[in-house]
Amino acid sequence: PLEAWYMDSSDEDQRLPHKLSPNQPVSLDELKKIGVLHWKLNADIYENDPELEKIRKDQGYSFSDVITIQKETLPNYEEKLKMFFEEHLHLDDEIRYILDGQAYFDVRSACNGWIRIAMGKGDLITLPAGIYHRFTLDQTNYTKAMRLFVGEPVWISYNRPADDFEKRQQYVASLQCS
Ligand code: KMT
Ligand code: NI
Repeated sequence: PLEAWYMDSSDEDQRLPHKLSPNQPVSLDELKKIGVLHWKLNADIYENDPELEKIRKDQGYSFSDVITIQKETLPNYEEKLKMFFEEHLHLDDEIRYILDGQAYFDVRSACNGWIRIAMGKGDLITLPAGIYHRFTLDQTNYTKAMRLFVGEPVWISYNRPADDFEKRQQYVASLQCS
């Protein structure tokens, strides 16, 4: 299953796990409550996978491309990784399917703590429009991911604070911090 946990607040290398001690795990159910959905698929057959096709059809994920995040192949690697790790939101869902390698997605909990989600090969995740989040490689420094989108893709990020958008306010209204 997917592993997720509340992060410590140390400023050390973002590629480290940053678990609390003792570890404070976050369940799929908790992720669901903040609008984060997960599927596990067989990434070896992503180019012809009926399960993936069904999800894409059901969810309306009409667009897809593939991004390989590693120093040797991604133009402006350092700059992009820096941007990905800035806390931001989008006005559409962010949908990512890890085809190879691994990486972390950090999302804000309902009470504004950081939850780190360890994504590996075969993990597909959707982050809802309006959620603050960020992305980092882990110490393996490599991941290959499919980016999915409903309709024509919009890659615009709004760094925090970005609380005036209606999409953000709708999302906040759906949360329950307790
Ligand atoms: C984003 O908007 O946070 C990203 O696109 C992260 C990198 S894609 C694996
Ligand atoms: Ni994003």
